[in-house]
Amino acid sequence: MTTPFPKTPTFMTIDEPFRFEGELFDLEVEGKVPTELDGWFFQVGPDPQYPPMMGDANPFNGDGIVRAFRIKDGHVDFQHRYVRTHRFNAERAARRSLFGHYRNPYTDDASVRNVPRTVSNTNIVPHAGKLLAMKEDGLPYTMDPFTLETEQMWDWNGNMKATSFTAHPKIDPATGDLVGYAYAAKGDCTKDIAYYTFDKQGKVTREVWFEGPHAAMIHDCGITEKYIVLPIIPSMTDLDRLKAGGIHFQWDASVDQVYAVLPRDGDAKDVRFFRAPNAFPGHVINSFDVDDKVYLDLPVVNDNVFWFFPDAQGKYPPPSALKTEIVRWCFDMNSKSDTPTYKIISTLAGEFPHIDDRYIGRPYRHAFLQVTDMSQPYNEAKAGPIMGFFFNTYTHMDMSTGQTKSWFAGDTSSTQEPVFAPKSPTSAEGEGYMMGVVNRRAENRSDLVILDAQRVDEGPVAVVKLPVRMKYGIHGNWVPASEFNG
Ligand code: V55
Ligand code: FE
Repeated sequence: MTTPFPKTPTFMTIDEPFRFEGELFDLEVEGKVPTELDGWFFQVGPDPQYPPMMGDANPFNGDGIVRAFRIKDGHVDFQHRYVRTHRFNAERAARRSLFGHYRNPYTDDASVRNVPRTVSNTNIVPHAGKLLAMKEDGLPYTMDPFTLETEQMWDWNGNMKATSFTAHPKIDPATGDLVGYAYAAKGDCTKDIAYYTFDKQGKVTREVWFEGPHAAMIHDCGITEKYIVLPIIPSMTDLDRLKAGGIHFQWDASVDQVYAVLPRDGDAKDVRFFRAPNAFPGHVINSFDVDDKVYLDLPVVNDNVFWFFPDAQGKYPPPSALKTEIVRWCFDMNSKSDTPTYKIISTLAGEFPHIDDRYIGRPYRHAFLQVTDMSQPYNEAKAGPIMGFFFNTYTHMDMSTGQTKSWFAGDTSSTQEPVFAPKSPTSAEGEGYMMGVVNRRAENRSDLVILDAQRVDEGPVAVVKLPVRMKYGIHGNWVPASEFNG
């Protein structure tokens, strides 16, 4: 590499590019890794291979790199590998970056005009015997769960007609079906949405196309036994702006939150759009239906969370102006009104939720989040300045009462998305472990921290030590060994 990375916030502190691939066999453990745990904790996040062609980039533009923690018999083995996307391979061959701004193909080098430009950096999900590395601007790539070798761009054997697919599909625990959607499904900035269901062998079993109210980001979804819910974020897209070299998403404070609700066995004519005042609907905690009422739980922030996708004036709120409510929306499918009712479950600044995956789409009680607790100390002198996403606490939330138990990671640490692993396939909901990667910012390295999910306030049962720093990852999942017969 003949040019250095820029010294801008996207490339600084814990997010300095790491770019290292490899493995660490049998990580050092403090405490005891529960022997009931047998599976993988997979995560993916951005780690740009080359300095950005445009001089700077937002944190979502980096090449996807996957981490695998294989946990078995109280031991943890670790692997770290890039997703070999078409883009990664093209840039490696050229020894420089060839793709321009985030989701703006009009800023790319002419040599890659027909090369898929997704970086597969957002989520990693088991499906049809493979791992899918996913980003919502393109199709997934399949990876071998044992070696993390990238296999191919995945279009479900030629059956995926949309130009992209969400990074947040949901797996129905009763059937193993993978349920999801594409937005901008006919290409950048289109209003088209395609809802898909695939069975656990990867066969398309449902495909429904419809138009959204406007062209905007749809980042996550909720499923229930009978419905799928798509929160449409007021981060708008516009093809003319892209052609002029502008940003992909622009916050619009005059636009409502819109929730599209569609029966999973329905058609385009059955889609209902519910509206709520302008705000930022975040990641879905869970969703379920009771009679004809569809409930959706998620954090809703009062203003634009993405400072790198500002409004038309280039403005975005400072972190101190952002207020979170963990909301339970109720969409009454029998009501003629397009206004949902709601209940506020909590006002903690929690995000990156996970639940006991065996309860996806069903009434449930236990949620696991990371929280930004600004009442806790932060030792900037030792840990460095906070840039980008910042969380410092792991929290178990009882969704029936809003009561929480929390563990603060310390004044020189920050947390990454936690996941939940059940103790056994038959244990009660929420009985198991919460785990996540914690950055030890003063030591420039990270730990995998494992907590008893019902007693997170008692602190870790195991701290699995990494001698290296993990960049801020995006999403991941706990995958029981049985998923891949491993
Ligand atoms: C998100 C993340 C992305 C992206 C679009 O968290 C939305 C939301 C990591 O990439 O491209
Ligand atoms: Fe996400």
